[in-house]
Amino acid sequence: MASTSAVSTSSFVVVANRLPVDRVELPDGGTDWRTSPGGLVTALEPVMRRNEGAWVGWHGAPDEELAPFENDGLTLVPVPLSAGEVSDYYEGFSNATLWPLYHDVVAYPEYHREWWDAYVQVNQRFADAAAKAADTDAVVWVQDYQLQLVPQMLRAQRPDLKIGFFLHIPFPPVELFQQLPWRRQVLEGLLGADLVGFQMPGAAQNFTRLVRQRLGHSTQRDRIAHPDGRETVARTYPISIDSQGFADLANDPRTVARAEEIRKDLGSPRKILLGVDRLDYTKGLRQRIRAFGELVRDGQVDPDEVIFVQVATPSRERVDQYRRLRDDIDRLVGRINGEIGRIGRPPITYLHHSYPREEMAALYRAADLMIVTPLRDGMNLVAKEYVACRDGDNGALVLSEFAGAAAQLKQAYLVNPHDINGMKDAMLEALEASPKELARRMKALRKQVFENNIDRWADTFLTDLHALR
Ligand code: ADQ
Repeated sequence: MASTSAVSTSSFVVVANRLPVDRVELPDGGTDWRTSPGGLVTALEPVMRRNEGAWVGWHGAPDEELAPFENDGLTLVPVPLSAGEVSDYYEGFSNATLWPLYHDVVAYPEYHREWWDAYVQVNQRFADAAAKAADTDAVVWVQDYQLQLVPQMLRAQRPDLKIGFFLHIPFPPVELFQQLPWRRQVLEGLLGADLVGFQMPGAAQNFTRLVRQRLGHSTQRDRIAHPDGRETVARTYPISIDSQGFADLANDPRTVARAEEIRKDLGSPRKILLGVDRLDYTKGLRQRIRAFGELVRDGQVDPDEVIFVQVATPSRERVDQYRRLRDDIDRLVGRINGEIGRIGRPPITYLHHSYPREEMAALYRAADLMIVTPLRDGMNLVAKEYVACRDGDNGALVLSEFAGAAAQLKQAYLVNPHDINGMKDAMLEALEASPKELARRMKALRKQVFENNIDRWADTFLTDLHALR
């Protein structure tokens, strides 16, 4: 049950664009909050409970101001956004400027001064809310690309705080970042943190190089020296999942039964290929669907034996590029199924839905081959979730070299998603691999995913942050 209370200050504060809760309607017409499932909240919940932590974020509805409240023992501090701010700060600057720019410009980033103004204004509001929620000498952990100015804005008000920042998406190479008309402000914003965390070593290096070149700060390996004697450290913390949680879910008898049912519903094919993504142009859906379509069309894969299930969660549907992508994928799947499908047996089953974790785990269990082919991805948790959900040493992962996860999941079938023929070869190789070969690869993947879980990620970051200064 949620209850409103006057908030006291906390010694540990998380700041993220969204609060980790969704509003649900009750049968009596009232509403309540339900914790949204997700790795970040799973990882941070124990730390929050130990420290009576607070989470600062938007609650998801525009033009509504809410007082801080408690939910499930966590203190939540809602930050209001107007409808105009959702459009300019969130859909605009965050998702139509920064998102494509930081993902290698795979879509064209738009630069609008009014979007930037909204980004500054909203970041200031988040910083003010965090400053109010944090105890003296508290630790504040700011998350992701929507809030890159918060560290500096927070430090200006509260120099006593220990401030960490983690970027969940890639940090672009110098040549691309230079496009941003507000590049200096973003770098300075991040430098308000004591520790800036990235998914990949290359991202941390891009950042330190930019700080040296553009701001003239001296740097030594992962340390950046400020003119006032302060220091910021830029390091790599590859994020992970609650591996055991996913394994337990996948091994639950209900999930096992559901996975069998899914196989049956799909006509008990010899092999099931699976793709699971937010419907996003960075995820390489077009390339992957084309590759599979060609394999079937050219007779290299028999659609009576092998079928492909693509689950795509609706995402950012008010942003133009995403609307267009949705139409493109609908058309592409329709064309392939129309050309080579038989009655009741489409080669591609396309589901444009979000599913509960139980259903995701059943899908992962049912799939013989997981296809993860982003053109660029900070990490990609789907790849790790799949590995965690395999109970035996079977199944195979086809993974893009351009996902952060590729640096850790080296025994996957690694592919360049721009190379359609290369992807087709990898899919065929994985489809035809011997059980021994699959087991060799899967054993190594599972070891990686279970040794490096989300708790370890959060602990390492927070231990490093505490040790600084
Ligand atoms: P995302 O771009 O959202 O995350 P990803 O890491 O794959 O990408 O996480 C997606 C999550 O959504 C997974 O937990 C997955 O299970 C879930 N999901 C996908 N489709 C779903 C569906 N149809 N129904 C229900 N759940 C679904 C960003 C970065 C990534 C980085 C993460 C974490 O872009 O690179 O790995 O943050 O830092």
